[in-house]
Amino acid sequence: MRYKQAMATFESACPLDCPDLCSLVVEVEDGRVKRVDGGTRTPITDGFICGKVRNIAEHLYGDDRVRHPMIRVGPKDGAAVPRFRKATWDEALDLVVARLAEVRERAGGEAILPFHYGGSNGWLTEGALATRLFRRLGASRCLRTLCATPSGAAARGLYGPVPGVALEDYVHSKLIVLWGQNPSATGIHLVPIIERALAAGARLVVVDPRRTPLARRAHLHLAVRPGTDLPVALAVIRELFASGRADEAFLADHARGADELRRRAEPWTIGRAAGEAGISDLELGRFVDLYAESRPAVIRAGWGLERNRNGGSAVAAVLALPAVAGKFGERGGGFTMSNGEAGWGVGPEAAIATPEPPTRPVNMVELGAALTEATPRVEVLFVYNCNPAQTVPDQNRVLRGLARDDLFTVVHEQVFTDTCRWADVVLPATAFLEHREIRRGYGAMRLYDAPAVATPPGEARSNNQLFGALLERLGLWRDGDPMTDDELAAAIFAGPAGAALREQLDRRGVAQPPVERPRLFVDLAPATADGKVDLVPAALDAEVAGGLYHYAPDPGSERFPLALISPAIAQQISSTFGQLRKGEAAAELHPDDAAARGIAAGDPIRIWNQLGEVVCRAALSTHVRPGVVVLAKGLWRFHTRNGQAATALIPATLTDLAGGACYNDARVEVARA
Ligand SMILES: Nc1nc2c(c(=O)[nH]1)N[C@H]1C(S)=C(S)[C@@H](COP(=O)(O)OP(=O)(O)OC[C@H]3O[C@@H](n4cnc5c(=O)[nH]c(N)nc54)[C@H](O)[C@@H]3O)O[C@H]1N2
Ligand SMILES: Nc1nc2c(c(=O)[nH]1)N[C@H]1C(S)=C(S)[C@@H](COP(=O)(O)OP(=O)(O)OC[C@H]3O[C@@H](n4cnc5c(=O)[nH]c(N)nc54)[C@H](O)[C@@H]3O)O[C@H]1N2
Ligand code: SF4
Ligand SMILES: [Mo]
Repeated sequence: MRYKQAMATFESACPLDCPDLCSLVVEVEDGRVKRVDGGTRTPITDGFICGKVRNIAEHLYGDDRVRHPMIRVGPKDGAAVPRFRKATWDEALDLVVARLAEVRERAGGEAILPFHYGGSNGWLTEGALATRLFRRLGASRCLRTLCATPSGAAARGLYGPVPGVALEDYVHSKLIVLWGQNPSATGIHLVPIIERALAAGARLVVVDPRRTPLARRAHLHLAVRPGTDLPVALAVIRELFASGRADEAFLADHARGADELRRRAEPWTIGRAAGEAGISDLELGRFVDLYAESRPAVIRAGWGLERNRNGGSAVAAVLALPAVAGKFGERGGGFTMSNGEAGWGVGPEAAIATPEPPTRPVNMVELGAALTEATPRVEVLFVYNCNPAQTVPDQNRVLRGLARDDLFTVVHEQVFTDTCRWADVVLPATAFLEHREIRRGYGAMRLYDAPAVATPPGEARSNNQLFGALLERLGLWRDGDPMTDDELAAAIFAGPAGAALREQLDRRGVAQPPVERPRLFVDLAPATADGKVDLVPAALDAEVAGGLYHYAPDPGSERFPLALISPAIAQQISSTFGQLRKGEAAAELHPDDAAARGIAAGDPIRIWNQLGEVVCRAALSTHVRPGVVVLAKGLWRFHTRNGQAATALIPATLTDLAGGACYNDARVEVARA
C-alpha cells in the first residue's frame, strides 16, 4: 500500500507493550512519519505521550531498520558483523517454505517452533495469520510465559477474568499502594493521576526494593528484599484478622476460603515477615494501620513482584488484601492488576480460524533447553515480535542453541536486533504506523482500530502479509479463510458484542468497554463460578508445590549473596528501541555493598554467577536497598563490555504458578573488573 500526499494528520493508537494504550496524533508527509504526539480520544492520554513514541521516527527511519530480506552467507559464530546478502522476497520465501515443508515432512511439525512475545500487543500482528499458520503446520506450541502469566493466573483464580479499578478512578483514592510497579517509567499516565490524588490529601505507599521516583514522594516506602512480598502480604492479612480489622461481614457474604487463608497466614507475624523482607517491624505495622484506616484504598499491583519463585502466591496474597480489609464498593477502592479483561466479548481467536492442536508445548522461559536438548529436536525456529537473544532467561544457553549449525532460524524484524545476528533468514517487518492494528489496553480500558498511515521503508511487510504468503505457498490456505486485514478485522468483530464495538470504532476510532470504570461488587461481580472472591482457589492450590501461599526462602548463598533485579527503563520497551540508546550500561549498587568490595562509582565491574557474567560500569545509589544489584532489562549486546545482558545471570527456573519467568530471582556476586 502506498500513500503519497503532502502533510496530513491522522489519529492512531500505540500498540506497544505498555499499559497506557495511548491515543496518538500522527503527522505524515509523503508517506513518512514527521511528528507523533498524544491524542485526546482517551482521557488518560490527555494529549501527552512518552519520549519513545514521540521520537519513533528515529526507530522507523534509522540505520538499524531492516529494509530488505537477507540471507546468511557467513558462519553462525556470533561475529560482531555477521555476513548476510540482500535477497528478494520471492527468494527468501522460497527458501523458508522449502525448509518448513522439508522439516515437517521428515521430522514432523513439532520440529518447528514459532517464538513470539511482546513486540506488539495488537490482535492483527500478534495473533491472526501467524498463529493460524503454525497451528496448521502442527508446530510446537510456544507457551507465552515471559511476563504476566503468574499474576494473570493469580488474579483470575481469585476474581475470575474481570478488570480492576480504572486508572482514572485513582483520583478518588485516599490511599494508593504501588506494589512492585514503577509507573514513572512503565505507565507514565498514572503519575499525574496519583499527583492529583496526593494534592487532594491521599497517601502513597510504595513496596519496592528500590526507592523509585514515586517512592521518594511516598508517605511510606517498604524497601523489601526481592521475592519477599508473600510473607509481607500474609503478615498484613494475619494482623488484620488478629486485630479485628478484617471485614468479616464482607468476607461472609462475598468470599470463599477466608478461614483457610487466615490459617495459612498464621505463621507470618509482623516480626517474622519484616525480618524476612529486611524491613522494620514498625514500618510494616504502620502499613497495616494505614491500609486498615484508609478508604477508598487501592492497590496497584505491578509485574515486579511476580518475577520470582514465589511470584504467583505473592500476587494472590496481595490481591486478597482488599477482600480481607473490605476495600471494595467505592470508586477508587480495590485493586488493579491487568485491565485487559474488561468484558469486550471479542478477541483474536475468531481471526485465527483454526483450533489449537495438542502439539508439544514449549515454555518460552526454557528456550535454551528446547534448542539444546529437547526431542524431537527443534530444527526451525521462527521468531517474530520478539528478541529472544536478549530477553529470555539463561542467555548463554539460548545463544548456544541459536548457534547450532543445524538450526534454521527465521527472524521477522523491524530493526537488526541481536537475535537477527543468529538468523539464517531475516525478513523486514512493518511497524505499527505502517500497518493496521487493533488493540485493547491492559491499563487504559479502551479498544482501538488504527489504520496504516505511513509507507513502510524499503520492502517491509506486515506479519499478516508474511504469514499469509506462507499459508498460500504451503497450500494451507482454505476457502473462506479471512486473509486480509479487513477480513481479519471483520472476523474479530463478527458477533453481537463486536457489532456494538464496531459502531463505536467507526464513529470515533476508539471503543469503551460495556461498563466504563467498573467497580467490583457494585457494577460487576467476580467472574468466578459463584460470583465470590475465592481466596484459596483449589486449582491454584494444587499447582503450587507446597500449596498456594507456600513461601520458598531466599536462594542466596555465600558465593552469590546479592539479589539481581532488572526492571524496565523509561527509554525502552523491554529491548525495543535499545538500538537508539547509545552508551554503556551501568549496574546500580548500594554504596555499602560497593565499599565492601572496593568498588567506586564508574568503576568497571564483573557481575557473575554459575550461569554467566556481565561486565559493565558501576553506579552507586542509596535508592537501591543493600543486598540488591539493579541492571536494566532489555540491554543490547553493545550496552555491556562483554556483550551479555542481565538475562545471562537469570535462571530459567519457573514461578510457583503458571510457569512464568523469574527475572528478579538471580543471585550474584560483584567485583571490580
Ligand atoms: N518505559 C517502559 N515501559 C514499559 C516497559 C519498559 O520496558 N519500558 N515494559 C512494559 C512491560 S513488558 C511490562 S511487563 C510493564 C512492567 O511494569 P512494572 O510493573 O513497573 O515492572 P518492572 O519495571 O519490571 O518492575 C516494577 C518494580 O518492581 C520492583 N521489584 C523488583 N523485584 C521486586 C520484588 O520482588 N518485589 C517488589 N515489591 N518489587 C520488586 C522493581 O524495582 C521495579 O521498580 O511495563 C511496560 N511498560
Ligand atoms: N532482564 C530482564 N529481561 C526481561 C524482563 C525483565 O524483567 N528482566 N522482562 C521481560 C518482559 S516483562 C517482557 S514482556 C519481555 C519482552 O521480550 P520480547 O518479546 O523479546 O520484547 P522486545 O524486547 O520488546 O522485542 C520485541 C521485538 O519485536 C519487534 N516487533 C515489534 N512489532 C513487530 C511487528 O509488528 N512484527 C514483527 N515481526 N516484529 C515486531 C520489535 O522490533 C522488537 O525487536 O522481556 C522480558 N525480558
Ligand atoms: S509506550 Fe506507553 S506511554 Fe508511550 S505512547 Fe505507547 S502507550 Fe503511551
Ligand atoms: Mo512484560
